[in-house]
Amino acid sequence: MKAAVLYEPRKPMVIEDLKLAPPKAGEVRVKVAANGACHSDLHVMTGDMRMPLPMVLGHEGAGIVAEVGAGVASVKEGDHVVLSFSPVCGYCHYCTQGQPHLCITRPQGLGTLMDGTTRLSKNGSEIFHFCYAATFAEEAVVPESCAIKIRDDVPLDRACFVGCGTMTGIGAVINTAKVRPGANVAVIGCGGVGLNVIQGAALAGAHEIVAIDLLANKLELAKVFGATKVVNPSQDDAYKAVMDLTHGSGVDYAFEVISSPKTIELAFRMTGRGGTCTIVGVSPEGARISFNPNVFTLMEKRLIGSYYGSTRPRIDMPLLIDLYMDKKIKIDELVSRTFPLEGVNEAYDLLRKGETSRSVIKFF
Ligand code: COD
Ligand code: ZN
Ligand code: ZN
Repeated sequence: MKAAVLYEPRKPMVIEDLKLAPPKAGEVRVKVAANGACHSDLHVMTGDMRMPLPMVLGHEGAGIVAEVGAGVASVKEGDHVVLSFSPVCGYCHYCTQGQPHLCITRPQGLGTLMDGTTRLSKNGSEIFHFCYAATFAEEAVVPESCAIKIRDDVPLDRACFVGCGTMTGIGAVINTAKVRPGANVAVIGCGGVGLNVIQGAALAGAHEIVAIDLLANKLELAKVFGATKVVNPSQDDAYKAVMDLTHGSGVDYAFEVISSPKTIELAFRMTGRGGTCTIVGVSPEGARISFNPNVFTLMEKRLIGSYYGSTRPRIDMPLLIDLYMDKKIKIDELVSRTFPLEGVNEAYDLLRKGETSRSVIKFF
């Protein structure tokens, strides 16, 4: 089958034929229909996020089940699925207490499936899977818990975003930070994930939603997703803008959706007393942030992180699909361009230049 393989950071992915071994027990083979081009893959391409190579990237996929391994009970051939990139065991401490996104039973090594091996190879040499998904490929073998059955009337080139950007963004607001109606919110970084934080805040009934980004095109889109005010820090002081809007209080909830210590510190600074600052981005290795610890005590500010929108995949993903089908959340507006697999490098060039929010790589 055809796949895009990353052999070296800062080099284009190579489109070539790979062998995909059949699913083992507890695994599912999926014909990939579509795939979003998320920034996290770009972190691997640039070398900011270190992964074993060669690797097939892609972690924002949707498709149709083609084959199931022994013991698979939750999906069958022909089912439409969104691919979660975070396997869930169902019995560890975290799964049991309702936090399956923190499941502890994943293998220590990166780039394999649950048993520590890969199903992808070329001429007998193993190729690694990104995030249990590796969906820049015509087919993917994934753990059963990553194949989330969805209704079959939703277009798969829209459903794929629920596998990452839509879930990560809306989930950070609703599941992790639990934004309350009437709250004031600031969102730093209005890319594919940040726009979903913005629409999550609108969905939660936030009052002011301040969108902060360096690019005018992203800020325009931020308004479409529900921002009530936009600030470009290359023109205006974002901290001052937020303080003015909130009469000097700061926001109740701030979200950092870029992945840099500087913007994390800015987000925390604009969070008001008793407010919550949520980090969504994963910063490069070695990054450090620095705060005066007394603001935690004297101002009761909170600093928390959100991984994958604290998703409970089998509950949240079909729900987000229903909300999209009911026109209560936006996905179409996220998609700037559609490419075949051969266009995957161009899709990332455009993301790197800030020209797109999301491109979709569409197989069928
Ligand atoms: N100030 C304001 N805006 C900025 C700045 C800055 N200093 N620097 C960049 N931006 C803006 C860009 O203009 C762009 O609009 C936006 O930030 C980033 O958007 P995208 O579309 O490039 O990135 P996303 O939204 O796809 O991804 C953002 C993440 C934070 C999710 C990503 O970078 C990340 O950290 N991923 C790992 C975390 C994770 O949970 N991964 C799981 C799968 S996503
Ligand atoms: Zn992603
Ligand atoms: Zn678990």
